[in-house]
Amino acid sequence: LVASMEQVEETYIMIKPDGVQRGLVGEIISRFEKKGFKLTGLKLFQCPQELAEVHYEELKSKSFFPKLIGYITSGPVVCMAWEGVGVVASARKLIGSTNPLDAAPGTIRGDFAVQTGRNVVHGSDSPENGKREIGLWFKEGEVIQWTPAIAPWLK
Ligand code: FUP
Repeated sequence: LVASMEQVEETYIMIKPDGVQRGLVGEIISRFEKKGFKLTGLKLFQCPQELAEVHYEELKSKSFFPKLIGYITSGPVVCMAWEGVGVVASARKLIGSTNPLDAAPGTIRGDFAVQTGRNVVHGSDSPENGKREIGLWFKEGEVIQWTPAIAPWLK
């Protein structure tokens, strides 16, 4: 009851090039579906350098920034928008810690990754950034609001 009164949020989740190349796309999408969130946007996309730089602009001053941009643009990514109550923080829990060696087993990074620089998946860190990132990665009309026809399990 309490959760249902909370705000429905949206978050930007992205399977990074290593996740695509390792064949983890289905596995990762499945975890968000099974948790009970609603998929509202999905595409395979080759990220241009400029978009990668805007997406990670807060990290521009970091020494790893050029490597990070090189990694994200090294092959196609899967861009997703997910919606639900508490989806931003919950998705971060499903994903696990930034350094996969610190990520708990059962999380995506905990189960499938070893290096921070190859950590398989991205998730927005706040509802504000969720909206910002969905706006960056998707064009008008690519994010679709829908209501389940039968079961009311997805809000
Ligand atoms: P996260 O929100 O878990 O993706 O982590 P951050 O926003 O802090 O970092 C964004 C990305 O920068 C990480 F996914 C991987 C990369 N990164 C590095 O390559 N080296 C670091 O020391 C920290 C982050």
